[in-house]
This record gives sequence, C-alpha cells and structure tokens, in this order.
Amino acid sequence: MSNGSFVWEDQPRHPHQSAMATLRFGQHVVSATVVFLRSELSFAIVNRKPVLPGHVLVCPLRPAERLCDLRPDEVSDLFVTAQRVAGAIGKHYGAPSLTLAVQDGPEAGQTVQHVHVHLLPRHAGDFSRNDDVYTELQHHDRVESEEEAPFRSLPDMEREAAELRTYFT
Ligand code: AMW
Repeated sequence: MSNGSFVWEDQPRHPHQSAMATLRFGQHVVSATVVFLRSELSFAIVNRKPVLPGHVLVCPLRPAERLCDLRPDEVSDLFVTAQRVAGAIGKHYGAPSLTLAVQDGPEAGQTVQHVHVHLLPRHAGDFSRNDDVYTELQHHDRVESEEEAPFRSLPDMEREAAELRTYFT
C-alpha cells in the first residue's frame, strides 16, 4: 500500500554543500542520518533532547498529526515498529524496563504535530518517583527549558543512530 504523501526530500544543506536526504517530522525537517529504522509505513529517529539516555521516537512516514488520523495499517506498522525498537534499545542500553508514551494532542503535551511514540529505556532509580518521567516528558522540549539544556549536536545524534541501526541489519 502507498504511504500517502510521504517523500524523502533532497535539500541543499548550504549553497556550497551537496544535497542531503531529509524527512518531515511535523513542523521539523530531520536528516536521514538520525533515522535508524525504516519500515513500510514508519520510521524511528533519535531524540535531539532525550529525557533519559536512549529516549527515541517512532513515527508514521505520513505526517499525520493525531492517532485518530492514522489508517489501521499505519497504526499496526507503527506499533510493530515500536515493538522492534523497544527490543533494540532495551538491549543496547541494558534496560530491564521501558516506558512507551504517546502524547496525543496539545493538552496531553504534544508539541510536534506528527504522531510519535516515545520509547525510553528505564532503570531502577532513574527518577526518584517512577512516574516523574511523564512530568519530564511534558516539559523537556518546551522553549523555556532550552536555555538550561541545549539540543544535542548532530554528530552526537548521528553516532547514536549508527549504533542503533546495527540491531536491524
Ligand atoms: W511531544 O512533546 O510532541 O510528545 O515530543 C516531541 C519530541 O520530539 C520531544 O522528545 C523532542 O525532544 C523531540 N524532537 C523535536 N524536534 C526534534 C528533532 N528535530 N529531532 C529529533 N527529536 C526532536
């Protein structure tokens, strides 16, 4: 089945640099180099501002805003992909547990207008109160916190994506 309006785009990085493959993540354009898995209808990327080490995102290729906007085959592929990614990050980060979350709509904390499943490796004691992870998820990428903790560098994100890609080859 077609994946709708999704296209890999080739965009110039800079007038003097060669084009690079990018894809749309809501209002953002992300480099293909931070994508570590692609399925028929979904993709997985590393996070530019992870709440915990290994906090990654799984998204439908078609930039639908809300879970209810997805077709059944997209929902199915999204969660099968999330399950595969869960296995990989669990191993890679030696995590006995994982948190999966979808912030579906602005009142639920969604800031990127493109459905995404958050996956976070969890370890005992990573938060003093286990459910504080949800408070952190709601606030970590808000503008007011960017000054305290800037985004990761592209090379750092690319390094993690390359490591995670090895689980799917
Ligand atoms: W939401 O608050 O919409 O549920 O979560 C958006 C997530 O996407 C956050 O974890 C944020 O850090 C991450 N994010 C936003 N923009 C990018 C980007 N360009 N590349 C990688 N991760 C991003």
